[in-house]
Amino acid sequence: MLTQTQIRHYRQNGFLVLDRFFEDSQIQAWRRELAQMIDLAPISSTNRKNRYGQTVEHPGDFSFTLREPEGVGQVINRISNPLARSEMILRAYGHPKLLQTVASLCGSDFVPFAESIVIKAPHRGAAFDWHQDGSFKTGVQPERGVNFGIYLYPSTVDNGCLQVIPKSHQWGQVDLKSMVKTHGPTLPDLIPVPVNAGDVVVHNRNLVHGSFTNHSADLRITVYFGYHRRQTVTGVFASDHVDQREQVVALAIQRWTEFKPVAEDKDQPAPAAEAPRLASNRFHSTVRHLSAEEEVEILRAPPLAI
Ligand SMILES: O=C(O)CCC(=O)C(=O)O
Repeated sequence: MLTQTQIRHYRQNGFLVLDRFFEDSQIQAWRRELAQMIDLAPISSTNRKNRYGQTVEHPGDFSFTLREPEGVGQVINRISNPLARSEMILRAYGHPKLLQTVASLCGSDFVPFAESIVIKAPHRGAAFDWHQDGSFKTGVQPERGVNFGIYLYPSTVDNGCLQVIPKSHQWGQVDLKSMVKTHGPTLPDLIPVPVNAGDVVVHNRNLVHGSFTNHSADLRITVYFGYHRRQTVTGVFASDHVDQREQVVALAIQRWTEFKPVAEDKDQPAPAAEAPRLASNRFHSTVRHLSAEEEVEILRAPPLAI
């Protein structure tokens, strides 16, 4: 749950840093999972095989930077659909603290927008051009959506931390092309948002943001979970599609609640005693046992992209 002061800060500035949101043991588990996912990733955007010669399922989940330094090869910079790719991440998605925090910003009827993982490899991680998220299909709304960025490693100016223009979420749709033409790549009023491992940066999708290249020897990984208020997507997408995305939350809560750590998972919290308590426990009624095919369909429903 966020305090009124935190909510006010978020609304005024368009972003908020939540210090030490996840415990070290949880961050270690995320790191192990991501190390494995990256190790088993396809070699490049045009090769379905990984470095062990295995064919990778859904290779389109992996994006690579094409602006690689000469001779280095393509560098992985994003993994999409992480909830479909990892039981551990799906379970963490149902973390009560996370869901309660989302609900305190978006209301308890929030709907997941999309999930992805940004990876900035040492010395090569690519920049993200200045942008506002989404397509403004439904016009500019102050509460158009929220991104939660979970930091698995410290993020610094040197390793290409997130940079934002505070309060720019109040500017409507910004002509960033002309801003860059006028000011060059370092926009006026831009500030870096350096954070520690375990911190979460919450930002409004209308906020002007991006990041520079990773010039350092340090890896940066951020897991992004995005959410809308349900009313934002109602009437824009078919209600079946919105329902499908919403079911992801129910599925994650189920995984979180049912998880029984085994010996080697003892650093993962035992969650059963801490079942999620959202303002209106609406997700509880939607939890039922799904077939493997139904689960895949839900976990791979397209993002609610506006
Ligand atoms: O984490 C970053 O450096 C920026 C990522 C971003 O803005 C995005 O994925 O839209």
